[in-house]
Amino acid sequence: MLRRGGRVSGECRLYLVTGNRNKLEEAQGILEEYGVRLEQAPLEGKLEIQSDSLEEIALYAARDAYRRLRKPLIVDDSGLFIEALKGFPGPYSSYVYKTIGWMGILRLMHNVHNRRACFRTAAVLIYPPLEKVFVGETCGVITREPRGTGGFGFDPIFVPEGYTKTYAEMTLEEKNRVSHRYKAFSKLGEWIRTGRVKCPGSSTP
Ligand code: ITT
Repeated sequence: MLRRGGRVSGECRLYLVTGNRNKLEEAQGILEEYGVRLEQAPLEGKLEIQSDSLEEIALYAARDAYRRLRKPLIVDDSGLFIEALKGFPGPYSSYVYKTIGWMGILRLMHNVHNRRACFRTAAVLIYPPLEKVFVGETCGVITREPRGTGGFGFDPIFVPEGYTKTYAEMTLEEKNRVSHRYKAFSKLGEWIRTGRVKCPGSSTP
């Protein structure tokens, strides 16, 4: 189960508080490597404060979820930050996706030359008494047309730097080698692997 060294003492089970099954699947694909098994905790009325900081939004949501669930858990808050739109939709990505979607973003950027954008993830782990935020960022460009059918959200319009495929044209494994979520969750997995939380499955340092 643990492929990067360290002693295994069982499986580390954590809740991922999300209504998004795709996110769960990606996060599970990343954390498998670290001996972590995720369970979805789709808490009704997940708290989403308004803030310019993904870290702050994720931390509030995670603390609120912990108050209700009382089990070790993770909250992932992600967003797409477009340079020419001064970081929009950023922390408002969820609302923007539900309202104008990626089609609306392409329309907003119709005559925009600068296509640079970054996806960011803030993943908060609450494992009392520990609370820890892990961030990941992957930059690239917004396409002029949607491409691909895989993934979710804004995947059809984002090509990461150094690649020609959009996230939606990649397999889950390919996206999980380059994505913002991969960067945040692999740091989280590493933290667990080195035994900084006493989760079964983490190694004894
Ligand atoms: P939960 O809050 O229930 O976890 P969500 O889908 O609302 O699910 P976020 O607030 O983190 O998740 O995401 C904000 C928006 O950004 C949302 O519309 C997602 O579809 C989109 N998004 C997040 N991660 C993405 C990714 O890896 N690729 C494409 N779009 C993504």
